[in-house]
Amino acid sequence: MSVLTEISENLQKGKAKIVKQLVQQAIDEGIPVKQILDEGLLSGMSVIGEKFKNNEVFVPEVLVAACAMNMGAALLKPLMAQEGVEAAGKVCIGTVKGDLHDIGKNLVKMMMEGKGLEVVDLGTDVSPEAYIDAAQNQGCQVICCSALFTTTMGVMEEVVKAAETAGIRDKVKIMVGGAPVTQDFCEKIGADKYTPDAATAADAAVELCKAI
Ligand code: B1M
Repeated sequence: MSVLTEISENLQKGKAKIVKQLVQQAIDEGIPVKQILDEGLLSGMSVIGEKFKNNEVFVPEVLVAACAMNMGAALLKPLMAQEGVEAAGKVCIGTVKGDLHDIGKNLVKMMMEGKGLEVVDLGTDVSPEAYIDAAQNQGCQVICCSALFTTTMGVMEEVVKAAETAGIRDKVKIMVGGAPVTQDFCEKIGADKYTPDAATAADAAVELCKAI
């Protein structure tokens, strides 16, 4: 079995220490960073993402796999700049104002990082102004809003309006998600993309970054 396949398989099992050792081994063998990332770490994370989407694995498995991915990716990060591996794009993510639920938001963030995106995590209880500030001052191409309350979903519409008021609506895409959010709601408030889960959110964010 190649070291890259071993990285992918151990990541899926959440074996963080082994993944770290294998990534170091791959670096020492002279395998290009992009190949280690794509065919080792991201390949494993994609399998987990698909399984999560199909209810074959659940939140704990995703969290341990993400932890393994982060440990492996930490070794690659300094080498990426040297080898000129570009991030797939830059996004910001947060749970909207009035809402402190962050488990789903964190999963979405991890999946997005797993796809090679640079993610600015704004945390929870995020005001519309804070999302706009991240887009304007940190160069985020996509604003990602998560909400778990039927009562806080409305803040997403305020984010869309704040982007219009700031004059950046044509320069930034707005993604929405979270248990009570629907496609109809997304269209009603004029956001760009709704996705039901973390894996599809990551795929959609990569596509939106390419498009903008
Ligand atoms: Co709260 N809570 N909670 N809670 N909580 C809910 C949401 C609730 C539905 C429970 C219930 O009553 N049945 C209810 C909301 C009712 C409503 O609005 N209709 C509720 C309530 C009422 C409350 C409190 C008010 C309770 C109280 O204090 N009286 C309080 C409020 C706190 C606040 O925010 N101000 C509260 C507190 C808490 C805890 C702190 C105990 C804890 C949160 C811990 C944390 O997040 N750090 C908690 C939890 C855990 C839940 C439930 C049980 C689970 C939520 C969760 O993490 N799910 C929840 C009931 C339920 O949903 N069954 C409930 C797992 C997570 C992976 O799913 O976040 O949906 P989810 O994310 C998914 C997708 O939605 C999607 O991807 C994720 C993975 O696939 N997704 C996106 C999420 N964001 C996305 C963004 C995208 C795309 C996809 O693009 C940008």
